[in-house]
Amino acid sequence: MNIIEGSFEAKGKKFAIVVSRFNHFIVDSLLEGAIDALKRSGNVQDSDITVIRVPGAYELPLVAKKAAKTGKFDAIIAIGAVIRGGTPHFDFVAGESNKGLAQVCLDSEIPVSFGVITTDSIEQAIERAGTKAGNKGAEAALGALEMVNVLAQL
Ligand code: INI
Repeated sequence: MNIIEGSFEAKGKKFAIVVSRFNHFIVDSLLEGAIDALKRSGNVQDSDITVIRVPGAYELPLVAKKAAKTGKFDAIIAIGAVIRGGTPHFDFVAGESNKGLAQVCLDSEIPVSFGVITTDSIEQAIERAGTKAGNKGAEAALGALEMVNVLAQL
């Protein structure tokens, strides 16, 4: 039986973190979690991490696509926070962000990790940004590390 599975070690691999500014109070903690996970779990050096800032989650797919096309990165981590308001705006921003990032991942054949939290309230967002529900930025980074290792074996 052959089992292919990834570890987290990724020394020398290059990562782009595409991060939105919208809801930066939350997003900054997700970014911090992602960088910490890359460094402590993946053994990734600061110099191998590129952070690219965009206005909002809606803009993440285009910049992720551009980053993928450079051929400079082994994985891309997309980070943002879409918090529901009183209008349908949330659904459009969250939906397009999610759909676009999934498309970039499949088209580029580079792992694009989904660190965009989508919540009904600010409280839920805080819970997922380094408090009682963990840090979804760190989880996204771990996903990217594992995927880089899985793909290297295929
Ligand atoms: N962008 C977010 O990242 N999160 C949100 O919660 C959000 N809401 O609710 O409006 C949001 N909107 C901005 C959007 O991503 C674009 O930047 C904007 O529409 C310009 O294209």
